[in-house]
Amino acid sequence: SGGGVVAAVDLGATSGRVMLGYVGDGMLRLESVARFPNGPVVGDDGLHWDFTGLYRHIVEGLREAYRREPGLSSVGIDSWAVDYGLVEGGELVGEPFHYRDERIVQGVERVHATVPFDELYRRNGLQFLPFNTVYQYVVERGLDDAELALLVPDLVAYLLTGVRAAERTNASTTGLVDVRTGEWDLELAEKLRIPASVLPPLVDPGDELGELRGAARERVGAPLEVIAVGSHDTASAVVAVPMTSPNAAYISCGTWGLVGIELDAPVLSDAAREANFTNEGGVDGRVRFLHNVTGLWLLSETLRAWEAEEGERIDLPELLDAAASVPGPIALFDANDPSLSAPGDMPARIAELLRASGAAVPESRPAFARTIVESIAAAFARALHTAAEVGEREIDVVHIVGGGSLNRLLCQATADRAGIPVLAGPVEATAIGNVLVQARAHGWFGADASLETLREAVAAAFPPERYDPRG
Ligand code: LFR
Repeated sequence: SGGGVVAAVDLGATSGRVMLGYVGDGMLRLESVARFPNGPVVGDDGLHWDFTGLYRHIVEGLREAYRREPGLSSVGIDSWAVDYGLVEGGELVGEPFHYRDERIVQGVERVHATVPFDELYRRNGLQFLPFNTVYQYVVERGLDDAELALLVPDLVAYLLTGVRAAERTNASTTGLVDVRTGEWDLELAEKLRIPASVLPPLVDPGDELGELRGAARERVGAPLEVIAVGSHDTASAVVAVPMTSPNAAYISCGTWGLVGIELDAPVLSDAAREANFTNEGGVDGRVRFLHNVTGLWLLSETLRAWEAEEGERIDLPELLDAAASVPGPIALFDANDPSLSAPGDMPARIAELLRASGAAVPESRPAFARTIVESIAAAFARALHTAAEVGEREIDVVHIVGGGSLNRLLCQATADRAGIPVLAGPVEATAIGNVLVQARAHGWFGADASLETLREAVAAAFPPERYDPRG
């Protein structure tokens, strides 16, 4: 018991943030300290992230966090998965590639030529996503010369503290971790000629990493301690899903909609592989049995195209309000179609899919937005159905957390199409999960608090909003 304040660094595909988390005596509260945009940057050799810019924002954000709360106990870092930076001589070499870069196509071919997908699935339990780190590594020219390859949150932690570590939940998304042992699959790495020397020691959420040093320590003004959290954003989000029943499913909905359930052991059956369900590593050794559905990416890319056309910002809540009153029938497209994964003129690509299936292309923007939201909801409903079937679970309620929980149209459409109630919120699940794992490491929930205890705290502090299925 007790309590205190920690900082959470949470990097998403469209924005990053530094938050303060206040924990103690039945209290759980977040305060935003810094927010900054993120997105793909087109370079000479493909799509990258502006990691250097993100890192600068993180350090400035931590400086501000410490200024506001000199009693700050620690900081935890999470981000999207699979992407990495290479380190030589203690420094980042170049900017990390973006997982939507197209060089991965060759990586997939090369890996599957050596290790067929069936075998890969038996070893790592991961759904096929063409950007899984293992596919990126085999086409990475700099890998042989690198001292280290670090996933984004591990890279931030390394630059802040000098500590080399790979946090396990995120490492599980590389495709190089053995799904049964939770250790690096060095045999697989060798088959694929990925040098084992670039893979740092694995650590678990809650482990202490080290204190800020050098320039970061000077700029922030304190030797703040970095604690490993569920550094895969989805792992942190799942910690903060206020599930109270084993029959609850979740959708962590931001750029992606991660649709699934939490299990104690992986499901590696043919059915799971064929349904393309993943067994990602969760906090406390739990398994995140889920499927990646293309989420708000479809909407944000559409908005970006329309805004470029108009030369001004489009108000999303206003657009969604108008979309809600568009009369049916609503045309649907497959939200998971691979043609929608790269950045660029999204409305045209969606229109193309609709035309190809013989559906009419909605003419107004509200009607177009409605088609997008309903198509995402339909894909969510399908994935929930599959999770229940393949995971052998009855699912009677689904929690939607993350940015998508604010989208009322999406929440209601998901309830309607899945035929089960939706419990929406919290919107900042990822940052909350990050904060809670640090808080537990400090003993503020009692040393052995279970995830269930942490989730009770979430439910009490952020009561979810309920959407019942209609008709
Ligand atoms: C969500 C997420 C997903 C992962 C995708 C790419 O932010 O982390 O879990 O599959 O981004 O890294």
